[in-house]
Amino acid sequence: MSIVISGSGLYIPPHSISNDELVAAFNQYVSEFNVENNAAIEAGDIEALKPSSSEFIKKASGIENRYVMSKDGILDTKLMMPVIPQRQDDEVSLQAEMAVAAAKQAMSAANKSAQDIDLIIVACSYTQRAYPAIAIEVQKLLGCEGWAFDMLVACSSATFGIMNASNALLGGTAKTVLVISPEIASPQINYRDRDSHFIFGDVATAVVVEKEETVNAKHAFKILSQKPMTTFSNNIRSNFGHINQCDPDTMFDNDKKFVQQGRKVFKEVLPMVYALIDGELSANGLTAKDLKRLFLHQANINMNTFVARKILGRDPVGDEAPIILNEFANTASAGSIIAFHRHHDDMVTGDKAIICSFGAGYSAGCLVIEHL
Ligand code: CO8
Repeated sequence: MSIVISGSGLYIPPHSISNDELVAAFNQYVSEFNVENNAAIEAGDIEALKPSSSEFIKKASGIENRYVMSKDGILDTKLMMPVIPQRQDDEVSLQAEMAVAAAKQAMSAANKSAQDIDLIIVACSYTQRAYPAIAIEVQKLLGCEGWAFDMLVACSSATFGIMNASNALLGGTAKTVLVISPEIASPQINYRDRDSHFIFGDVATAVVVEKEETVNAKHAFKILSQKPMTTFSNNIRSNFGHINQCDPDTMFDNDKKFVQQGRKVFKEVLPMVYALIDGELSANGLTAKDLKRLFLHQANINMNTFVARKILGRDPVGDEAPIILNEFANTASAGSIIAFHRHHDDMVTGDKAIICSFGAGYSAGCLVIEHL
């Protein structure tokens, strides 16, 4: 039995923030901080904060812009966080709203109605609450039967979610699956941290996964193979969790937000990803020449260029390894799915590609796919 990805959807948040806007707010915060703490800085008790720059951000990461669900608070030096008022329990939650918007597009591309969907997996880096699962709320909003659950594996949530969908189809517990990745990264960013204030954006993606025999979509991609892998690392970490409130002294410390050793991540993740992709190609009797496209995780353009070069043995040309992080920034697990969503319309029968995630955990997931 073959499993296919038969539709995708993309929800783009209502606000965008350019590097220049973000840097202006950060630098204003830096000068306010340095003026306020002038005496302590002069006395050598604390270090003066250094300014950020758009040039650095573009060169070091390739990021030029990001979308967010709430903008003003991020740029307000007294707040430096998105302001997202809590909704009532009988209102649709923010994350479910984003998820439904992406899901409807994916269902439409796959020619599926709510009656066809019998499993919904919300796969992302954070859910906005523990329970009821966001996926079960989405199930109700879409009017689907069957079952639904949330799963979190940071940047590999979407690829691992597709693998879970595939396993459910093969195991007979589902007939058609929605895998949705509503990534609300902005609340987890420390917008006062020069090293990471620019990295993430919000977005939601969705894909429909089903058996080949039920497909009636224009573009459908058979999953030739799927390979997940994880290996523990503290180099990308957030200590945010429900136990935080049990230590009032530390509950709002910076380690509750996204923290990384970017250089180490760069060095350690790249060989892992290359070995994973290379191994998957070999296992399928394929070489890089057989690939029309590399849909890679979108964290850093230099990383993507490095992986693409290593796999292809040359620079990628055209949209062979599409980049979307310039517009979206790092959108955690949604990045490779946005690249797939935006760059598969010209693919035809027999065209092969990989979708590959990598990030916190460490975790990485590689899907080898072929257009039906
Ligand atoms: N402006 C100007 N200069 C800066 C800035 C800034 N904003 N930040 C740092 N610098 C300076 C540094 O001080 C340093 O100066 P010096 O050389 O004098 O010490 C210089 O620039 C170089 O700094 P770095 O070595 O840190 O810069 P890099 O070239 O390494 O670039 C990156 C930093 C872009 C962060 C890069 O290391 C990177 O992208 N690494 C890979 C990271 C990665 O892929 N991480 C994956 C994380 S994503 C993930 O797993 C999802 C997690 C779950 C979702 C979370 C949602 C919130």
